[in-house]
Amino acid sequence: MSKIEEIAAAVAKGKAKVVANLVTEALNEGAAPLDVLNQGLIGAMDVVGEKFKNNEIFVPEMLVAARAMKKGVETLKPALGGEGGASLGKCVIGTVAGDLHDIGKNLVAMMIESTGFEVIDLGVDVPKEKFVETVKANPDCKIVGLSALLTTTMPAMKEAVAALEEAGCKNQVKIMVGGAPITQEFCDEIGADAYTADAASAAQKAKELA
Ligand code: B1M
Repeated sequence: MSKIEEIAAAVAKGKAKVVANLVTEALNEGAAPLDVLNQGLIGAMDVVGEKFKNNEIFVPEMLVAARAMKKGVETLKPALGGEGGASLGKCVIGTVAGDLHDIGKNLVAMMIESTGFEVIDLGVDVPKEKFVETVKANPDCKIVGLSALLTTTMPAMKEAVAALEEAGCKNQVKIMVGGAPITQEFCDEIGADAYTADAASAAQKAKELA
């Protein structure tokens, strides 16, 4: 088993400390940080999701896997690096109302931050009013990022975009959307400015839009 496969297996089993050690070892052995992220950490969560769908594991197992994944990302973060400097303006990001998934959103926030934005992370289950209020309180905010992982919270994403539009924020910011059930078609339908499928392309797109 390769080191990256070992990382994926440890995440799936929820072994946070082991994951942190394996990530450090993989980096020391010269593994590319993005391979560790995509094949090791994110790949494991796909396996976990599939097992959950097939009733092979349940919410508690998903939770421990999520914690292990977070530990891995924490360890990997310095290696992912970036330009830093926070000179591109602010980006407000959050997971929409009713949705508690934050691993993908955190990755997107981390990559956008490393591109040179100051990120205001509103967390999970964020009401649409909070996005509007935060944009208004931050005139140098250029990007709003909305994440949703559940098909049942896609309407909340639509409502957040509508609220930002109604409040006149769309003159100030570009709205980016993403998350497993989100598509370019849905992005167009709800009037958001950009859809991206993963954290790296979200960071790239944010830079283009700012
Ligand atoms: Co949940 N869950 N979950 N879960 N969970 C999914 C999403 C699910 C697909 C599992 C499955 O059935 N196969 C399913 C949704 C089905 C659906 O809606 N179609 C599901 C379900 C049903 C549920 C509950 C309802 C289960 C229950 O209670 N019965 C419940 C809902 C709770 C709620 O939110 N109200 C629930 C709970 C949980 C946990 C709390 C246990 C845990 C989350 C812990 C946490 O986030 N802190 C959890 C987990 C871990 C998952 C899976 C296994 C993994 C999600 C993840 O972190 N993936 C997931 C299955 C799966 O995704 N394969 C599943 C890794 C992460 C890096 O990917 O978040 O997709 P992702 O982010 C990617 C891209 O999507 C993109 O970039 C990221 C990095 O490349 N991206 C953006 C994300 N946001 C973006 C924003 C952008 C741009 C790109 O621009 C702004």
